[in-house]
Amino acid sequence: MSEPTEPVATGQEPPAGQEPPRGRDGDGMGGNGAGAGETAAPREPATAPDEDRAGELAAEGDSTDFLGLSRDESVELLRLMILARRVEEKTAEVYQMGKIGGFCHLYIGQEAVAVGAITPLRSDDYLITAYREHAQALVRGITPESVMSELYGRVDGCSGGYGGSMHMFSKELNFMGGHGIVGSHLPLAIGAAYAVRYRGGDQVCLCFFGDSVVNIGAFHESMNMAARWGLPVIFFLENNAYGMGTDIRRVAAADELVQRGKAFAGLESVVVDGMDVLAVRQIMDEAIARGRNEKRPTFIEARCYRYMGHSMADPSHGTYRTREEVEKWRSDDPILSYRRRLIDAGRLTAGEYDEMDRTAIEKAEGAAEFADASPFPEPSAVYENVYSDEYAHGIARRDRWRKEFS
Ligand SMILES: Cc1ncc(C[n+]2csc(CCOP(=O)(O)OP(=O)(O)O)c2C)c(N)n1
Ligand SMILES: [Mg+2]
Repeated sequence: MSEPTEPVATGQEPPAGQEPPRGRDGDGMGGNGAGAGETAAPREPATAPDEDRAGELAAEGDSTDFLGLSRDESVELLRLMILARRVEEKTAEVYQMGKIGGFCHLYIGQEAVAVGAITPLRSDDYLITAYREHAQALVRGITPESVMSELYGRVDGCSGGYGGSMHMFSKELNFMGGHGIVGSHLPLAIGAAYAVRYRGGDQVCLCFFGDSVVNIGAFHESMNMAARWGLPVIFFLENNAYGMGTDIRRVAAADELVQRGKAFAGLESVVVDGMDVLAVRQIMDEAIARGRNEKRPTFIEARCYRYMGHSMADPSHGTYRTREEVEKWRSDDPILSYRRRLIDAGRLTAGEYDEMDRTAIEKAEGAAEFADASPFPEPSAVYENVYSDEYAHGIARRDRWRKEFS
């Protein structure tokens, strides 16, 4: 196999010939026909997914020289994207076999964002994210076995099986988690960045979130505080144009989401093509330098696309977005376009790519086997990690209740 295969189907394809529903006002926006956006015709913002912006944005940045990366470093970006893709394809497969419980949101299509944004971080920098975070966990260095075990709810998972798909953590890697409540983790990112400043450090905190967050109060409060206090935080908006089945254009009173950041003095606000791993990396290099050296925050809007539905329960198209729209973005697959670029530059051969892909598939298979063999936590583990084992000032723990149930 020379190219990534289509992700496995969710089995929820729309009936042949079914037209996607339109908003009641006939705006042709591809929304889900629900909510307040129906009364007024939403303006047509520049973030429309059906516009061919990806090419324009790529042309703006000059990342053709591979940003000074060595051959191996530039190939490593591709390896990580392929690993994330293959692990998630395996995830979809085992989910349908009933191996994984609960919600499961795949990242397929957005790999250039995680890889471009996380790889330039230092190991002592902080990373915090929303719930679509399997790829972020892998790129940060959590092993496929640990990610998959967490998905399976097993003891070898990075969160000990407590968290599942949406709540992956690694204290050792300063990976401050997977958060399920939309917008809830932005104030936590501010806390981490404030702690850096308070202690006189030079780390940055990278905070990923989706487009739904731009209408949440904590988004504005966090941006205001970061700009006013000069905190080394990077607000990284992954604008995949939809929050569940809601087209962002139906709900955001903004022509471009990046404008939200421009309202705050001191917050550098920029747009990047989220399908181009080098463009993302370049803009991150600048944001990291701004945070480390100048203690200034950055707001990045990356325009990207998820190829799968919102979660495993949602079809990729046919309800709130069309097959044509998905196909159009698929033709700009971040893995295939970067592969082409490396080959054209003489940095990679087709054979090396195939080998890398085979290895990623094997790792994904091996991770699923590992997770299947890992034990479930003991039932009594439900009482662990509820309260701290150590209280300050020698205060004794009142844990009689816990012993009774252990
Ligand atoms: C405060 C809150 N409201 C509603 C939800 C339900 N919900 C789960 S995911 C989601 C959409 C999030 O979309 P976006 O931020 O664009 O991220 P994406 O799924 O596109 O990665 C919503 C509304 C929630 N988790 N939290
Ligand atoms: Mg979204």
